[in-house]
Amino acid sequence: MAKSPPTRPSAKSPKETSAAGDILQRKAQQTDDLAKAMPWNDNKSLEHGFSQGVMPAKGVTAQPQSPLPTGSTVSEANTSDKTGDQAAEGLNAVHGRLDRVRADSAGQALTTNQGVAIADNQNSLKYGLRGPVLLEDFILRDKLTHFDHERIPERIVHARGSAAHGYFECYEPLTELTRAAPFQAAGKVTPVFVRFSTVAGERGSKDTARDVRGFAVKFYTDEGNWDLVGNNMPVFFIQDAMKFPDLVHAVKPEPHHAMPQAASAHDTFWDFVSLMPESTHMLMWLMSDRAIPRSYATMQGFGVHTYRLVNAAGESVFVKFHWSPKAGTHSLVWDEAVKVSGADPDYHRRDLWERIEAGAYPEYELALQVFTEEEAERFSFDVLDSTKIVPEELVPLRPVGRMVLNRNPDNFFAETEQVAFCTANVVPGIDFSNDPLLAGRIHSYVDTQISRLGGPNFHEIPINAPIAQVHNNQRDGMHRQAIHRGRVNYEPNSLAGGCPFQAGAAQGFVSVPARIRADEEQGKVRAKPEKFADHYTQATLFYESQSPVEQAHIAAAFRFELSKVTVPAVRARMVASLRNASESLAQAVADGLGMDELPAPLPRALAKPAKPEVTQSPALSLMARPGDGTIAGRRIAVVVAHGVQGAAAERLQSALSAQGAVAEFVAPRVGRVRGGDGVDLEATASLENNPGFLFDALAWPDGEEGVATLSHDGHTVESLKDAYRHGKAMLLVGAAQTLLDMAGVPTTTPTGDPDPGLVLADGEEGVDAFIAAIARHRHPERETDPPAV
Ligand code: HDE
Repeated sequence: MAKSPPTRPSAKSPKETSAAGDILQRKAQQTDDLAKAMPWNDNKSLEHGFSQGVMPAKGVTAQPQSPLPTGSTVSEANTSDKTGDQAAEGLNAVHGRLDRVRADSAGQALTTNQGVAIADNQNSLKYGLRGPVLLEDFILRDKLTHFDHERIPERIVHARGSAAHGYFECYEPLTELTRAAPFQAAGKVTPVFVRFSTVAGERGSKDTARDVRGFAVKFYTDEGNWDLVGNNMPVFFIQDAMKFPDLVHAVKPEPHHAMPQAASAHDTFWDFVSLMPESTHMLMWLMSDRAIPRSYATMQGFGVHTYRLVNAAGESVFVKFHWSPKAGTHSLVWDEAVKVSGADPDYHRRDLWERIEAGAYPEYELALQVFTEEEAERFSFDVLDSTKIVPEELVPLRPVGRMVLNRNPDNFFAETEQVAFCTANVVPGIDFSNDPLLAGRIHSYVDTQISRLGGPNFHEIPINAPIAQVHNNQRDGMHRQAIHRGRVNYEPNSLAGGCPFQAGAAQGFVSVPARIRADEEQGKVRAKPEKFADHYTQATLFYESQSPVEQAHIAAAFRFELSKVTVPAVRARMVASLRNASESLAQAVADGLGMDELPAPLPRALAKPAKPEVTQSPALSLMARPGDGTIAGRRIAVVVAHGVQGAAAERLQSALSAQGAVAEFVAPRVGRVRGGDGVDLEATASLENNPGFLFDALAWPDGEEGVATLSHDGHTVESLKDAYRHGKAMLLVGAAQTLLDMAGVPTTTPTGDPDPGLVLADGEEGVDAFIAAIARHRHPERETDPPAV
C-alpha cells in the first residue's frame, strides 16, 4: 500500500487553522461593507473653484467594523519577540521621543551588526599564526565595511556646525496673528534643535573664520516641524536664487588649488561681489565684527526673508523674525580671531558645549516685526528683497518668546550631522512671501538632503522625525523605517475607510491666497521689481549707524580682504562700488591699499533711489545689545606660578565664579602651584595649552616669586600684549604690575585718559573693578591702527 504523502506541519494548531478560515471570510465581508460605506467620492465636486482652494474640505472616511479589513494580513495577531504587537490604531511608531532610539552599552558584550557576540575583537581570522587572513572572516568584514562607509557628503554650504537641543517658550498667545502651534498659549513649550554654522569652510574648518553664521532652528511643534533656517545677519548677498551657485562657487576655495579654506579674502569672491552691487549691504555686515562672533551665545539670529503669519480666519500679515541673545551681542577682534583659530579651531563648538554642560544655558528672545501688505507697499524698499532690512525704527520689534538651549546632543553624527533643515518645513500659521531667494531655498533644502542623507526617507532619521505623527501614502525608497500596515497606499480609497484622509482647512496647511492675488504685472518674466535696483541706500544706513570703532573695524576688514586680492582691477572695482555707499569708507580702504587715486564711482543701477525712512538706526550697532550686564559664561584666566599669593588668587577665583564666570588657574605648567603664602592652587591650564587670547579677561595676582617666574616665560609678555591689543579687561595686583613695563603696555589710553579696562587696585576694590571691566566686554578706547602694542 502506497504511503500517503507527509502533511506539511502547520505553524498553527488545527483549531487556529479553522479560525483562520473564518477570518478570511470575515475579512472579505467587512472589506466589502467598508467599500459600500463609500459608494462614491463625496469630495470630488469640491476640488474645483477658488473658494474650495482656500477652504479645502476634510476627507470622507468610514469606520471599519474591526481592524481586519484594513490589515495587510490576517496573521498579524501571531506575535513574536520580533514582530511585537499588532499596530496600535492610527499610530506611526516611527515618531516619538528620542529615547526610543538611544543606545547604551553598559554591561553588554560586543556584537556584530547582526547581534552575534564577538569573541575576539583583537585579531583577524588567519590560517595559522603567521598565515593569510581568511575571506570568511565576516567579523572583520562587518567592521571594516561599516567603517569604510562612515562618512557622508558634507553640506555644500554650512558644513561646519554645532548644535544643541532646547525649548521655545511663548510669552503670550498670538492667536490674532497666527495659528502656528508654538504661539497659541502663554507658557507653551515647544522642543527645538538648533544648529549654528559657518558658511564657506569645510566640515573640519575653524570656527572663527570671518563668515556669516547659520542660525537654524527646528521647532518640533505638535502640528509638525517648522524650520526657521536663518543667519546671524539679517540680509543676504543676492536677491534671486538663480545666483546662489555662483556666489557659493566664488566664495569657496578656488577650484584650481583649493585655497583658501574658510575665507572670503581671495580673488574670486571679490571679483563676483564687486560685479554684484546688490551684495554691498551684506558686505558691510560681513566686514563688521558680526562676522567674528565671540560665541554662538552672543550673536543675533534673523529669518532674513519676509514671511507671513496666518491666523485661523486665514488673514495674513508680513513678518520678520529676530533672535536676540540674552548675554548680549559680543564679537572678537580680527587679530584675536586669527590667533584663536590656530590655538582652538573648535572655539565656538567648545564654548557652546561647555556653557550647556556648566548650566549657563544660551538664551535668546524671539521678536517679530509685523506689518501689513499695504504698509509694505509704502516702504522705500521692497520687502521681497533679501538684501534689505526693515529698520526697527520703522517697524518696532515685538518680543514673543524665549529659546533656551539646555541639552547637548548625545552623538554628533546622529544628531548634528544628520539633522536636515528645510525652509519648506512650515506649519499651519506660517507661510512664505514671494521673495525669489526664498523660493529657491524651498526647493533646494529638500533636494540637497536626498543626496547628502542617501534617499528620500531622511525625515525618518530620529533627529528629523517630527513629534507630530506622519501618515501618508508615500512608500518605499532607500532606508525606509516605517512598516506600513495594510494594502492601501493611495487616496481616495474606500478599502481603508478613506484613511489617511485629507485634513481640510480646519486642521491642514492652506497657502495664503494673497500670494496669487498680488497685483504685479501678470505673465511669465525673468526680471526684478524696480526697488530691487537700489543697491546702496541700506549699505549706507548700516555704515552710518555704527560707532566709530565699528566703522574703523569695517574699513580694516575691507583693507585686509582686498589686500589678499591679487588682481588690482578687482580691488579698484570694489573701492569704486564702496564710493556709492560711503565716500569716507572708500577713502579709508583706498588709503589702506596704497591707491593714490580713488577710482570713479561704479555706475548705479538706479539713478534716483527713493528717500529712505531712516538714515540712522542705532539698533544696527553691536553696542545696542550689551546683554544683561553680567559676566556669566565669560572665561577668565588667573595667571599664577610658584610663589603666587595663593589665598588672594583663590578669593579672586571664587568671586568670579560667584558671578557665573569660568575662572581658571593658568600656570607655566598644569598641576599644583605652590603658593608663597602656603595656599596651593591647581592649575587646570598652561600658558602653552591655553594661550591668553583664548580668555575673555586675564588677572595676574600678587607675589614676587611668582611674578619673577612668569617674567621669564615668553608667553607672559605675549599674553599681556594680546590682552591689551584685544581690548580685554586686565587685573594686575602688586608685584604683577612690573609685567606691564616688560610688555610695553601703557596704563593710559592713547588720548592720555585712564584705561577703563586696566585694573591695578588690590583687594575687594580690585575684584569689583575687574568684574565691572569684564562686564563691559571690551575696551576699544585703547585701539590704534596699526596697534601701538
Ligand atoms: Fe542656505 N543652504 N541657501 N541660506 N542655509 C543650505 O542645505 C541655499 C540662504 C542656511 O545647519 C544647504 O542642508 C540656497 C539664506 C543655513 O544644516 C543648501 C540659497 C540663508 C544652512 C542651501 C540659500 C541660508 C543652509 C546646504 C539661495 C539665511 C545650514 C546643506 C536661494 C536666511 C542649515 C543643507 C544647517 C544650508 C541652499 C541661501 C541659511 C544647499 C539655494 C538666504 C543656516 O540646501
